[in-house]
Amino acid sequence: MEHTSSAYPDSLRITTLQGHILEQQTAHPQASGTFSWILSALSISAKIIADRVRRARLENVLGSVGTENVQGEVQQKLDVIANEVLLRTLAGREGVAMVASEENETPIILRNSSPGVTRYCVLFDPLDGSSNLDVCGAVGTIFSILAHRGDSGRPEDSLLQPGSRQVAAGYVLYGSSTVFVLTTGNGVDMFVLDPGIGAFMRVERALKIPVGNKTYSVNEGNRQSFPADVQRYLDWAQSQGYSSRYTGAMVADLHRILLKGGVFLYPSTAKAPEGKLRLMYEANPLAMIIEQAGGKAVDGAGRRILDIPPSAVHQRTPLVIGAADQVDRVLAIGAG
Ligand code: P6P
Repeated sequence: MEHTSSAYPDSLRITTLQGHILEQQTAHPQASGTFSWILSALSISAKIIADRVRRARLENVLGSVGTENVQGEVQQKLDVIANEVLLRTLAGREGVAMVASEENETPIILRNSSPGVTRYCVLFDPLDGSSNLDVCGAVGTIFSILAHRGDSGRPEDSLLQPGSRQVAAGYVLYGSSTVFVLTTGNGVDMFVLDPGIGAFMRVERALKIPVGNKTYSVNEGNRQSFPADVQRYLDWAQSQGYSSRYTGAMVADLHRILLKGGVFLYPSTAKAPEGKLRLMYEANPLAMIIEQAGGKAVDGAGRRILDIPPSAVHQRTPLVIGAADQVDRVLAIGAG
């Protein structure tokens, strides 16, 4: 049977991330390509970081650099390397006005706004869960893209937009394979790096989180300082035979939830009364992805993460995120 391009179901088409980005751009005839170039910078960054992660022990770049980041967390050598890769690729993209990183105390302003020129702010956690590196565990990169608002007072105020204003969000999981997951507001698509050809290949489109998976993901070591509602939920879940999965890298836990269902919790604790996870470049981008896949993401008071008005780039938030049915359970059971 002769195949024509229209006959190929997506599952048989060969589409790379680069091709997908251009497909998305053609859907916006007025697009200048600026946004596409930013996504392609994230793609090449992911390939470089994946290569460095996989060779880390061979190149003796595991372990810490002996300094702390703005969060007061010990910086791993690869945290710094991944951060540099992202800064250097994004700096070369004319459409990037500024970047904010977990590893940098203040945002880096690259270009000011110009009349009639649309530019963007890119926020990222360059290597989430990097303490897993020394033991060959999964790690990830998380990114969020906001339109740069030239009208804001201080340049960095352009960053302080609620997550609902994100124009794109995604993550890269450096696991048993290197996976790039992306949403630009029209569903969630998944790509896997083919190291043989150096391209991310599209393998899933319009992902939807399965419901009914009785699995929760939380650091039970903090249980004694969890709020009472979370304790009630954990008692209930264990009475219902729930399984527990927790990798120490939120990207890996969220990727499992995206594909299989379940719920992830990082509540407030005695050590982190505001929660540990950062709103702008962890909770917001992952919340956009999870909501686009039919899930939910709320803070410790049940507020929608994407509605939280940020007041600081590095602010933290408690987080409950995952399949809608499982997040609803946490809220209902927790309410007592
Ligand atoms: P804890 C990694 O440091 C991270 O930000 C998330 O990726 C991960 O889920 C969490 O913190 C792990 O924190 O306190 O359980 O070790």
